[in-house]
Parts: sequence; structure tokens; C-alpha cells
Amino acid sequence: MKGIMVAAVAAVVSTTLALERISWAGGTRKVDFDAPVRLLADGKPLNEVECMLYPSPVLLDIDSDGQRELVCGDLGGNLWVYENVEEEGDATWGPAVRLQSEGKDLELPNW
Ligand SMILES: [Ca+2]
Repeated sequence: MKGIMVAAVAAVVSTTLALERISWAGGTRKVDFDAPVRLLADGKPLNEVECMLYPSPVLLDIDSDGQRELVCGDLGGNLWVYENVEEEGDATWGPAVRLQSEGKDLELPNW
């Protein structure tokens, strides 16, 4: 498997994104990370408006439309959703919306 790119995996850390590139050379697994990129939502740095504590973003298709949303929880149990406003190509995240259940903001306290 010498020199074959096996996968490119998005690793989301805090409110930045870094691409993880995994390759194999001579039977040895090599992992490289691209420089982190600050995530933007609605044209502003993610979390500038929301003020989350220890945000933990993941990419999920929570509405089953085939396009993943950026879902971000925080230490206080708040959950925010950012829709991808692009039809094609790289994602551009729209404004933050609280994830709701039965018309109420969903909270999952972890204390
Ligand atoms: Ca979706």
C-alpha cells in the first residue's frame, strides 16, 4: 500500500477545522494534519454570537435531507445547528439556530 492515500477525514476541534490525511508508506501509517481553519457562521467566527463554553461541533444530517449540518453542543448542554447554505462545493454555514424539541430549546446538561 506504499504511497496510497487511504482517507481524508475531517477532524473538528473546538471552533476550528483541520483535515486529517492518512497515508501508508512501507507498511507504516502516516497521519498529517492541515493547518486549522477558523469556522465561520453567517460570515462571523463561529461562537462569536453564541458564546458557548467548550463547543464540540460534529457534522450530522439531522433532518435527513442528504446534507450534513454542523451541530454544536457545549458544556452547559446547549445545542446549536448551522445549515450549509451552499448548493455545491465547500460548505458555508448559515446563522446559528437552537435545536428544539416540541417547540422548546433542547438542553442536555451534563453536570
Ligand atoms: Ca441535513
